[in-house]
Amino acid sequence: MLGRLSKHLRRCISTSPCKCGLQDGPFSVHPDVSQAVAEGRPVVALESTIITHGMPYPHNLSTAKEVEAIVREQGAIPATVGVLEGRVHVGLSGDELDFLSRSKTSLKVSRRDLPYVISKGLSGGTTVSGTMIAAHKAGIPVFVTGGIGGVHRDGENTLDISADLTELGRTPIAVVSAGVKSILDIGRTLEFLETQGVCVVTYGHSKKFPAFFTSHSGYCSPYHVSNPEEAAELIAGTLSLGLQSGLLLAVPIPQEHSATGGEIEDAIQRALAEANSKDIKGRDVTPFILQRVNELTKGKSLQANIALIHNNTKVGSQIACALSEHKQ
Ligand code: PSU
Ligand code: MN
Repeated sequence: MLGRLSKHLRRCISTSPCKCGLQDGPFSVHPDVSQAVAEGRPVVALESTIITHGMPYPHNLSTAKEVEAIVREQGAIPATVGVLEGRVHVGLSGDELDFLSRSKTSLKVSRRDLPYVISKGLSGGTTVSGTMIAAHKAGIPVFVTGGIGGVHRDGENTLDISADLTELGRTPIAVVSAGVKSILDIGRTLEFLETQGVCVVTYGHSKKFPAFFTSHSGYCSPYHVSNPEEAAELIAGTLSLGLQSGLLLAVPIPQEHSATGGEIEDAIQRALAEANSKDIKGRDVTPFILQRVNELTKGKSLQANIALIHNNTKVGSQIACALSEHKQ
């Protein structure tokens, strides 16, 4: 124990103060990211559970790289967040992305997992909640993902409610996602977000709240914004209020990719029934269902997933750029 502790302390001391960007205890911010933040240039945070648990290899790696390339094309700096040997990295190198995408032992790291993973020097992909914590520490206000966690179906009995929702209630970050998957109870998810004080806004010309694979869940957001500038003003307003709560910007999947929605819905129903009969619980539920839905749709859900992440990334990067202009 002492040996491990002193090794850990040595590592912290030797990397702080930083030569290569901001270092803050267990956090390590890539110099490109810390420099851009310091200069007020646009940065987009990205999660890594999607790499470690959300998609199979090699699609996870290619998607992670494509997403970073889209952020750059739009004029922003990507900051993929992940945990490597007990340090929370904000901004990963190509080798580090490669490691996480191949690793079979990486954990799914949400807020509650961080203390253990850090103390044991483990590695993992950060969920939306884990990523929000690190991005906020690094001073990044915009974070793009595919879909966030939510209240699971039957959540009123199991209390299986994603830590993403409480994180949105306590961390002032704008999360750009394609809404909430219909594997979840979308109505209760929106109710819970309201209770948490999270401003939920659809990005587009209507308030229709998207359901990841489809552009309309049957529920509406209380508000909508139509362009990056309007979204940036909303984020700036949230930050100026000093609220500790975040924002959820829900971007509908582009029409041309949502065509398989009906087929995916059937697969979701089957995967949910299987998860139930196999007694899959807790943090394993979401990865199990994502994998089964992909198998049952013969890869179509994965293709839709990748397309919507590309789209979210483009939109989120444009918002980050508009926010950076707004602040200048
Ligand atoms: N939804 C997806 N793909 C994902 C996730 C959710 O379509 O990869 C991941 C995200 O990292 C999210 C996490 O934060 O799952 C939520 O897990 P849980 O439901 O166990 O809180
Ligand atoms: Mn859960």
